Amino acid sequence: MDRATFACSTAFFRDYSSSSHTAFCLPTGHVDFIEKVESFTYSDFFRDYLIPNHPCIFSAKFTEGWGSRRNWVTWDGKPNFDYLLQKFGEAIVPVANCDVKEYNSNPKEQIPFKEYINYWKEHIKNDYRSSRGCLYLKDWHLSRTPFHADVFRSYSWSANICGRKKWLLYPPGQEEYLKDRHGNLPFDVTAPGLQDNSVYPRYTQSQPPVEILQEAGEIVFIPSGWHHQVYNLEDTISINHNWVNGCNVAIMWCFLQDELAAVQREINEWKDPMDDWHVQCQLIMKSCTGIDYKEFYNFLKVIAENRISVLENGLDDEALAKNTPKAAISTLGMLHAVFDLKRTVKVLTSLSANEDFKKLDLTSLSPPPEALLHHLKAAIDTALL
Ligand SMILES: O=C(O)CCC(=O)C(=O)O
Ligand SMILES: [Fe+2]
Repeated sequence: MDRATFACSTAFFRDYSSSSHTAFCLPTGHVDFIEKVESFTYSDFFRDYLIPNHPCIFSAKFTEGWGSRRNWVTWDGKPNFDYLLQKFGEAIVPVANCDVKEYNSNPKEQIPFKEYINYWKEHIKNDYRSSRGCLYLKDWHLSRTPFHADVFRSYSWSANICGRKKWLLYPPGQEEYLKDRHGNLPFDVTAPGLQDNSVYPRYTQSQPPVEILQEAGEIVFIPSGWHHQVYNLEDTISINHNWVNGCNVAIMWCFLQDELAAVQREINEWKDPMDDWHVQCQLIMKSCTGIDYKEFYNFLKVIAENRISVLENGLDDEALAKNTPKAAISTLGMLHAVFDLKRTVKVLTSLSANEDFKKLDLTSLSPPPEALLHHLKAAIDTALL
């Protein structure tokens, strides 16, 4: 990250409260297409997409040198089953059945990759039909991903190694218009049922989605909290990745507070009779969301300590060679580490002052929040000297 980007990002978060962050949406529904690799820097990405939380598409030139694009795909752009079998045949992979709906998702099973490849070949041979339904190998990750926003409201990128996808994207806040009378999001945002005013009373106020057609080799960037639904338009292999950094860690914290509030509403009537109601709320939150407040503290701690170690020790050759997270953050530059630390201080301060957090037994947290905060502030001050 360069100095100018650091300065404008710091100013952005100084001038706008994090709660108004979700209001930054696209005025026109247009999504930028980034064609050239040479003239586009990480600082450009940070300033124009991560900070304003806008989606974008990277051209296939960005993935040209990837081994997966060479080896996983045949000359005619189809999955190279022989290569994939030889490389990954014995791996156990999660497979979702897209023809069956279970709550707002699809049921998953674990099968050997070679079995999945056999299914896939059969499926193609039978004109994309199978008695086993439409199986989608996911999260190792012909078919569809139901309407959702990503885990913890993280960012994600998704690169098509081969094949094509259609994305329907809704900016943060739009999901409110897409909920039914009970506050539930639809499984399929294109289902005719959404037109039924008695079930989806606010649907008519929603904006049409931003639609993206993603071609082979292209990478789609999905910002924090953007709900989306995704279709594979042909046999597709994609690689995707979720991440949180200083730009969206406050969005994650807001999301966790909303999740806890939802749990608290749900079991509010037990508040008086139960001694450990707050602990139970955390437990339920963890089982629904995957994380509770104390784990979030540890999450912040790990990020912070990683950045501090980059600032304090610089980068040793060993870490660089091993391609560790420390190496990654160092590639992004010291100023990125400082930026992330400043945002972490902000969120950690809010977490430490949070009434629900303070009610928990925090004796197991090491170091205690005040000590960690102190350490972070000292590291930032030293780095900025
Ligand atoms: O490709 C898919 O089916 C889903 C990908 C997705 O939801 C994401 O990358 O955030
Ligand atoms: Fe997603």
